[in-house]
Amino acid sequence: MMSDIKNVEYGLEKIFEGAQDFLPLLGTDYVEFYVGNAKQAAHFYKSAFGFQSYAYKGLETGNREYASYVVKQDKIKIVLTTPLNSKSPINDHIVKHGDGVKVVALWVDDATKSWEETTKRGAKSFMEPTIEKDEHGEVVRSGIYTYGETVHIFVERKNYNGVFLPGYQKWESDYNPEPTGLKFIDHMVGNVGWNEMDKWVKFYEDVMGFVNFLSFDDKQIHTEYSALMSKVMSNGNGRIKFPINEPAEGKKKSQIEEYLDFYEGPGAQHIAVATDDIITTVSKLRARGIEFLSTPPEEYYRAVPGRLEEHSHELREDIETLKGLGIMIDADEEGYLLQIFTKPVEDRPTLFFEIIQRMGARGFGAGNFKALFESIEREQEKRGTL
Ligand code: TYF
Ligand code: FE
Repeated sequence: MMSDIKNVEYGLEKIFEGAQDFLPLLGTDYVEFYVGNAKQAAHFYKSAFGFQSYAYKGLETGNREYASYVVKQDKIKIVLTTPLNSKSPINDHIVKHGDGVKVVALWVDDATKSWEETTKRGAKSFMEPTIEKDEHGEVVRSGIYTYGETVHIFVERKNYNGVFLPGYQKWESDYNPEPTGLKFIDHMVGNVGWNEMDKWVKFYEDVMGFVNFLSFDDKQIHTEYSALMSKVMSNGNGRIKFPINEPAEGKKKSQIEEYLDFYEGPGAQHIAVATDDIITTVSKLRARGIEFLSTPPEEYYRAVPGRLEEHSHELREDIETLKGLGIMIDADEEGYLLQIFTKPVEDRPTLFFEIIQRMGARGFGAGNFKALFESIEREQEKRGTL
C-alpha cells in the first residue's frame, strides 16, 4: 500500500472558502440508533463506553410505539430506540440493517429555515418542521434524507430548557459507571455504493453548503488486497465533518463492500469521538471490555519517529505506552493526532467507533491507513468475507 501523505490533496487553508452559509450548523445534536433491545444497548453504552443516563421515553411516559433511552457523555448524546410492537416501521429498519444509525441530528438556530433551504435545493423530506411543547418550552425539528435510509434531523432548541426533548422524562439511575473521557463527535463517516461517492459529495455541497476539503483516492488507500476511496465534507465553521467512502476494485473484497453487503445498503460506518487523553480513555475502554482492532506490528512503531519528521519532538506520549494500547500516530502540516478503532459493535460487521486525540492535526490519519486496513483485513479473513 502507498500511504504517501504528500499525494493527499490537502486544501486546509481553503476549508471554509466556498462553504455556503444558508445552513448554519451549531454542532451535532444527537445520534439516534434503531436497535433490537434499547434497554440492553443503553446498559452497554453506560458500562463499556462510560455514558451517563440522561433521558427516557416509553410506556411509562405514555409512548406505546417505541422506547428511547438517551445516554450522554460531555457533549455526546446517543439515543437508543426500539419498537414496542410489530407494527412500528422501526422494525423494518432493524430487519434490513440490524442495529445501526438512523438519525444524525444537527443543532440549528432555525429548523424551519434549515428544512426550507435544503428541500428547495433537492433534499428529500423526512419530517416537515414540527413543533413539540411541554412545560419547559418548545423544540422545532425537521428532517431530510441523506445516504441510504439515514436521515439528518435539524433541532432548534433555543426556546427549550427541559432535559432533552418534549416527551422525554429525566432518566435517573442508581447505576452510574464513570465516564471514560469522551468529549464530542469529531466526525461521522458514511459508506455509499459503488461509484456513488461523487453524487453524495455533490449532495453535501449543493443541498447543505458543505465543502470537500480532503480526498483520498484508491491509489492512496489500498493494501495489497483491497481498496476504497474517501472524500471529507465539512460545513463552513468546521464543526461538522462527514467523510464519504465508496468501495474500489481490488484483488479481494473492499471493507466498504463488506459493510454494504451486511448493512444491506449505504449507512453510517464509524463515529469518531474525541478525547483529550487517549491513553486514559483507551485504558478504561479496554478494561471495560471494548474490543479494538489488532495492534499494528512492531515495524509500524519503529517507523513512527521517521514518519512524523518535524512533529516527532512534539509527541508528548510515550511510544511504548501507545504501542501497549494499540494506539496509532500520524501527523500532517499542522500537528499530530492519535487514533484507534474498535471492532464493529454489532454482530453484523457494520458500525464501529474511532477514538481520536488531535494535537493540532486536522487530517484523518492517512499515514495510518496501511496499518489500519491490514488490521481490518485480518478481521475480514476471520469472518470469511475478504
Ligand atoms: O475517517 C477517516 O477517514 C479515518 C480513516 O474505512 C478511515 O478514520 C477511513 C476509511 C475507513 C476506516 C477508517
Ligand atoms: Fe475516522
